[in-house]
Amino acid sequence: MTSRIRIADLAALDDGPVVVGGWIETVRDQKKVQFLVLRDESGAVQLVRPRPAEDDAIATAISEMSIGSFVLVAGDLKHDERVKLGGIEVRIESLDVVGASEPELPIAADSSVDKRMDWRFLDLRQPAQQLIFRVQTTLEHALRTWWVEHDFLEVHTPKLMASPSESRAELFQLGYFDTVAYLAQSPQHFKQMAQAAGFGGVFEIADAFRADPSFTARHATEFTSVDMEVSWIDSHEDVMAIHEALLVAGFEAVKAKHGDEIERLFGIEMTVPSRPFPRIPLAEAKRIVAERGYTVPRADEDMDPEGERRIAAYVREEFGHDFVFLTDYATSIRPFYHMRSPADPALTKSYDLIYRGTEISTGAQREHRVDVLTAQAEDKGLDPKELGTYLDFFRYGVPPHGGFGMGLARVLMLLLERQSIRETTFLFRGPNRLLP
Ligand code: AMO
Repeated sequence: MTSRIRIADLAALDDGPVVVGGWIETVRDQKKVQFLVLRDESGAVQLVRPRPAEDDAIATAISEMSIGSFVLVAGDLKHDERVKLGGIEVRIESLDVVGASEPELPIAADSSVDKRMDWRFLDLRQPAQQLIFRVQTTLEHALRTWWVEHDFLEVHTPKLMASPSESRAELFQLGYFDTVAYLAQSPQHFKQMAQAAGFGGVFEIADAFRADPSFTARHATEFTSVDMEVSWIDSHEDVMAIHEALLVAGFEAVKAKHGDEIERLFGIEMTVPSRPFPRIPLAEAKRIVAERGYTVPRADEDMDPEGERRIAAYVREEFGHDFVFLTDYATSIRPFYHMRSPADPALTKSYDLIYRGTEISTGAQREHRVDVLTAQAEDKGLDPKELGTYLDFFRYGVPPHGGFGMGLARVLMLLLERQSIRETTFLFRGPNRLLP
């Protein structure tokens, strides 16, 4: 392993010899002195070298240096408060161009999102872009820690399936030897199977696939789904209680570790939501937005995006909260596997979680009684045979259970106030994007 000091660690060192490595961000090739800005994953530092009377190999290398090149530099660290960039600089003794860049970088600060996506690895060199993935790492780690501490098991479910995992809509089909396979739209079947296996609580953070042709800021054809399923619940209320506890744990960890950087790079003062999150039955939410002048287009359907924004604005005004659980969705707009309310079978024991006006999650108590489940599937026009082995999971005993699925990139987009999940996905996949 090359021994180099991370740039962020330089400030704490005394003046003296150091080795630093990273990519060149700027070059100021002056007559008397040559300056470079070197950046690594932790920060940036100025490199400086007085120009000799006649250009030597180092002076020539700096003059010919293309922006973006990765270099390794041995030099002398000097603390000097006149240096704008952090009050330190490294005086170059030797310089090794270990990975030269082509002369012109294909993107600049003002490039379109699409162009930036074409050159995602260069786009990701920006500190703000890297911060998104530091936040993601911390958030996932905090969620996993919560689950592990509460005795949940991590599962890795197959993404190749013989039958659709959510519905026939938005389904990718591929050739699979002499038959066809489908890409998992969600780990729904298998996280429920884990309940029949007696696992208790399970979680998975993995890819899900949807052949969704939309070009919105919140849809991808492949996305990371944060999923959980747990046994012995009494209702979807128990799932919501876990969901909000998890998010609070995740946000606390992100704020503690990255709050200052988020403020510096995105100008956002991060807040941790208070518990419990507000809960509003869907029908009432529709009434509230209607009273405030917006009628959700199809009365018998889900909230549309504008309705979600309006109810979020109401919740912000009334409760000062960024999150709201919309509950008790109509049976007609929910999948067959959602448990129906014993008091009113036209309603399900389910919810959507809205964060800053956008849906980030769906959760529910599931129907675990196989006869009821089969009838509900038929009621939705599904042929039970199409469900593969799914119904078998419920034939040999299964406890009451429920869970949720949550889009990771949507949470990050809303938390960090980014325009699109394209920015909060390492490599976005959409209807017209399969590269890089
Ligand atoms: P649902 O289909 O609502 O529920 O998906 C759950 C969450 O996944 C995210 N999501 C998406 N993100 C980006 N691009 C997409 N095309 C996309 N589709 C969905 C959203 C959404 O809220 N099995 C159920 C969950 C459950 O009940 O446990 C399900 O998949 O953030």
